Amino acid sequence: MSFSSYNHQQVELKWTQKWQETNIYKTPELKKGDLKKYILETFPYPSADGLHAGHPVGYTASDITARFARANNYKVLYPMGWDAFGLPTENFAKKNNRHPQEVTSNSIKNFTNQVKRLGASYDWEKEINTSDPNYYKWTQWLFQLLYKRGLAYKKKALVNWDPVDKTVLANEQILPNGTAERSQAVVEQKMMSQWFFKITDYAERLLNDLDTLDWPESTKQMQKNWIGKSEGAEIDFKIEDSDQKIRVFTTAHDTIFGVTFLVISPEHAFADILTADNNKETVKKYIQTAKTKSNLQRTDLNKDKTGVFSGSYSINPINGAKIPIWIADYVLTTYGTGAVMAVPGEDERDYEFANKYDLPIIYTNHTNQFVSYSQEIKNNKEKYTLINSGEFNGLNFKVGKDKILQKIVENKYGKATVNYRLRDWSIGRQRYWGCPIPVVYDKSGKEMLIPESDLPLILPEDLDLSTGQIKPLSQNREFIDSASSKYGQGFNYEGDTMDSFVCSSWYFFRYCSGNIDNIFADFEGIKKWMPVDQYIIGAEHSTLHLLYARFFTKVLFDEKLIDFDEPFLKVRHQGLLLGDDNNKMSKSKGNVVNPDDIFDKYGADTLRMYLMFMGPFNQPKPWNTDSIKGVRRFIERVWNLQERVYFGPNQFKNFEELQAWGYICGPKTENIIEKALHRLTKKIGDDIESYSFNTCISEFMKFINLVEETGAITVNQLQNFLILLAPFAPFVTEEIWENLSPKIRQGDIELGRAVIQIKPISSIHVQPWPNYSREMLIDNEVKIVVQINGKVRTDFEININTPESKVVEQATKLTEKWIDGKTIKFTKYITNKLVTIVTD
Ligand code: ANZ
Repeated sequence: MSFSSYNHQQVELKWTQKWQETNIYKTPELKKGDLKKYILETFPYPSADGLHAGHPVGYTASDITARFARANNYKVLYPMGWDAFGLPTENFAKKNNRHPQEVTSNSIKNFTNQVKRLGASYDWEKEINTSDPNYYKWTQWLFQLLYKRGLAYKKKALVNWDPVDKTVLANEQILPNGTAERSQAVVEQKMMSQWFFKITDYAERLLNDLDTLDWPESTKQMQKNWIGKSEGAEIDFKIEDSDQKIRVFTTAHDTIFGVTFLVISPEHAFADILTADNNKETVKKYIQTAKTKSNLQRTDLNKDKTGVFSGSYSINPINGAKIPIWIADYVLTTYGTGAVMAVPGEDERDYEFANKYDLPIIYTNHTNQFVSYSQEIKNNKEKYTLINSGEFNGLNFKVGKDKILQKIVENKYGKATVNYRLRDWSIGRQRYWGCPIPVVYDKSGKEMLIPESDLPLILPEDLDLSTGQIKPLSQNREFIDSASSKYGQGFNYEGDTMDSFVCSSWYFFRYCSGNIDNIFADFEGIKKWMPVDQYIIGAEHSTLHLLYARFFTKVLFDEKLIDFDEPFLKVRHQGLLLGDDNNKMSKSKGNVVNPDDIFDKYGADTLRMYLMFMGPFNQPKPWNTDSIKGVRRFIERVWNLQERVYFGPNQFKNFEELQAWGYICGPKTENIIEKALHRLTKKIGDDIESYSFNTCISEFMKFINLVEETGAITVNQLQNFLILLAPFAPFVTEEIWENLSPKIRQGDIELGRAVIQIKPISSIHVQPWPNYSREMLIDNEVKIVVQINGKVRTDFEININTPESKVVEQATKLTEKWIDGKTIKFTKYITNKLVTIVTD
């Protein structure tokens, strides 16, 4: 039989079908005392473009760890599903005059085929789809749970409005230049009545519990920044000639003597009241323009600050100084109190502003010039001394900060406070393709939850596609008004759908219970399988998705439905897959690799091994077609190992036949391979656990080189090697495994010294991980260097801990020509290293 041409297409098709038929990846029953692993990866958004070569990077890694865990006696839950609601599909459907439902189900079909070709060991019985009523019924149930706990509410709020997609956007869907990531439209601020989840109630817990998690530090840091805890003070500044006060939030109350003006945001409730009559037009215009800018444009990006003087003044409570009140858009409504005490002597933004509008500057630090508080003083408070600060002059900022706060509190000017950057989560979307919000309004407009027994509130399927429009749900009068037939005259349904982040931030619970439809999730199942032991997810999801998922978990914990309050114990990120031009893969750059092409041409095993071989798992890596060919050759060499299998003496009729076979497989050869295999077993296990997949592959390659050099491998060794390789290349290993089995059965497998352990004939993917022996890891041979009269002459290898007399004897023999008949005065031996010979 010639093995040179490995037919991956036939083999991969055959095993994809067989594994499905035999259901070998079915999630096992979990019993008390069982070792378990819940291995999760981000479930994909099934876009019409199909799978991207980047997807399989994380999937392959997860699959390797799932297979490795099974082989090591863990019961594994490893599911797959679809994050199927969302705007991109709706837009695509609109553009192509198709129904989003139809687009979604086609995309899912396509994705499923592609994912199956990759050979990942999912339990397909656990498959979920967030746009399936059977799933979103429970998204609605979760919404209602939050509502009942006071964590879901509706309020008028300024939102980021995309005028092209006609929807509200989350901050992270806006590019740094203030345009929408998807539509490229300039994002506006719009006042709208919106549904929110009160995630801010959980800010402190979401922050503190990060310390307990095995997540990349950078990810934890991003979450911390997103939550953005600031400790400071709220201080009331009286408005001159009025009883009203403006409350500011500051983290630098130690600079209060340096306040030379107040700034309120254009949306601040006082903006209008404070404005002098002759100034009303200018201010109105200014406020109008501010509305068209996103928060990002107003703060980080905006180097040229703008503002208008209101015409009113305020009094600094600490020293009675009269200061002007300005309106400027670098102060945001959504943070703190929407008003700041401006300290141009120590705050960059205020410094720029004061310079531009010629406002006074008072330095309160001893250098008597500008020093940035946030960059410098904050971190070196003891280095700076207060000046221009009345009774506090001469104190350093550390002591001064406490004393000034004490005075503020004692005199009731204000209070210590903690602020979070985290905002409540705006979850309403003015679109069609999403989960309906399970709320009705009565005649008077009063909101109420629809009864749980009426869930799911079904998204109506009928759409008029002929217009090239997909109307938002709120404009589907038939749907909205249908509430009246159910709940009474004048009732109508909520018309917003939920942000698809809501659907995708609890899916890992649903996997634990499959698709049972009478409960949110099987909480007993959840208690058994969760928390998730490993979550591989793109770094782009570091903030929101992970934060939302943690929030939901804490709510369910507080509701006493589960007994843990963090969903993901371990998170790892796969590095981005770049195109061959080192750019992010994108259609417009023409550098996208379609996995189907790779499956066809090189096979799934090759793609999997290549993706793992490219470089460290968490680093970005560019695609390289030459390297993938190299990996394909490796797969062929694995295949060809079958030609080198030594089944024992009875494989050959006589010694001549064995010799004719082309190599010697004596005890020495066997021992070299055996040792290498033990080392490989340890290394692969260690490296899988540390996500060092690329080094695994180079170890496999080294091993094959060794077998090719040495000539042969015993059937037992090959089997163990295949088990190690199976998580990486599930197809070729399964095929060879099957090829070997009948031969082992029929052959007389007595090897002289030992009887080969026959592995069961069942699939390679249910075999236990091989053991390695510690003794075999030790290198038995040491290199001894020989010196004669201080000069190194030669070296040789000998078994470790050989007695000194033998080592010296060997050394003397090998150096006869240098000793040259002279008398040896003495010899010295440094164990396992060096023999020194001194002659006359
Ligand atoms: C006076 C001051 C002096 C400030 C100084 C800083 C340095 P973090 O630390 O990020 O929480 N601030 C407060 N509310 C604001 C808003 N709505 N829009 C823009 N800026 C706002 O930032 C807190 C600081 O940001 C506060 O402390 C306030 O300026 C400003 F040398 O007060 B500070």
